Amino acid sequence: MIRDREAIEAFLVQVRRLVREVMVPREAEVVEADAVPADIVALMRGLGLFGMSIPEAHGGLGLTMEEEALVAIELGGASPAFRSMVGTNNGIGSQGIVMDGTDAQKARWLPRLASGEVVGSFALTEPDAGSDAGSLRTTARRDGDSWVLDGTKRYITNAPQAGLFTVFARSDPGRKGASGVSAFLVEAGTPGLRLGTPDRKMGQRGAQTCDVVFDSCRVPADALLGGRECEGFRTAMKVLDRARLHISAVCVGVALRLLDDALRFAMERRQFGQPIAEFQLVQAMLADSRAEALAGRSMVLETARRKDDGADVGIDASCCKLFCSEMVGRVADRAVQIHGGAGYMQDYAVERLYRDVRLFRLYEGTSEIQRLVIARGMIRDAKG
Ligand code: COS
Repeated sequence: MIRDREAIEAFLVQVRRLVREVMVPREAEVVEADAVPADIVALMRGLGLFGMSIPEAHGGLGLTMEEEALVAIELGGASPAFRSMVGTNNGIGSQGIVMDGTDAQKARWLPRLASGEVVGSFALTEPDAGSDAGSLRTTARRDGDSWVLDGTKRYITNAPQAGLFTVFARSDPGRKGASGVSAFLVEAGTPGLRLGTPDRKMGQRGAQTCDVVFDSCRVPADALLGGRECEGFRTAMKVLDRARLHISAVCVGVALRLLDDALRFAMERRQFGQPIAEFQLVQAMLADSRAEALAGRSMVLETARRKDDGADVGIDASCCKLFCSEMVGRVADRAVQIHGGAGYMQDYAVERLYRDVRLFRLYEGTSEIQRLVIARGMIRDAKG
């Protein structure tokens, strides 16, 4: 239970120790196994990291958005696969239930998501519906006391581990676009739900994704999220607004890690008779990265605080996601550059992190979608 500044500071120290002493030394093992080791998952469960954003009444830590962002920055200090393991339970895999679930759905799922006993997953994207999420084709047909789901979801994070899927499907074929979409809570193991083989990705090994296929998958009527039809798209958008702030914080954390690695390397590596950190062109890369990471940190924490105060931060959450995901890409690029040839070798973490961070500009809304959300919101607000 986290109640005041002192308590959150103490919690951050615990997370930092887990990151530095346990996770970082075992990053290669995660890549090798394409999985987070079970003993580290247990340590994360022990700290309550699966339930940071879940209210205390449902067994979570009930952190504020600002507190959660501070933790996410710490977790960014290790390979992003570790954060991803707890990411869906704190974000897209649980927040639909937190925001719009019925009391019974909250009571049934949130305590188990908070403890990490169940991994939650968010099934929105499809082979032909990525950025245009409202055009999704998975259908949900009412049949007596059940719903029958048919369709394919793609690149679904943590699907291979998931015990629960929040699935977005078109329940009203008569309504076009986003307005005919409902959300359903579907348990893993439900007949008619099948998983594809894990995707082979550019980076972020250890954070698994795969297809989730629904073939006449029958779920009870009470699987409809919030018991309300055609509210699914709005739920997905609200969940993504929040998740984008969390991802922005992770980007800041990874940028700080990259900078740490680059600085240490630059101070040790000698060329032309002195450490390369003494050269002004290298210093410029370090300084630009430090300034950009600070800008990202400041905007994320400021936006998170305003969200905690009840402000509508949809536009600013997209500003954070846009800036921070692009920023960490630039920092990763400089970190490789500072390492020189060594930065291209798998012996150094920057080579792996360079590939890992590319995903941040793609998932939970591409940079292009963030720009669209920001500009559309500005125009909407100006019209009043
Ligand atoms: N919060 C609450 N409601 C929202 C919302 C938000 N942030 N954004 C949109 N909505 C609502 C709208 O108000 C609208 O409802 P009404 O019809 O009642 O007015 C409805 O949702 C549809 O909104 P809109 O018309 O803006 O939908 P579009 O089809 O134009 O799509 C984008 C909007 C492009 C922003 C959306 O499809 C999107 O975010 N795409 C990216 C998806 C994504 O991030 N995928 C990553 C997968 S998860 S890892």
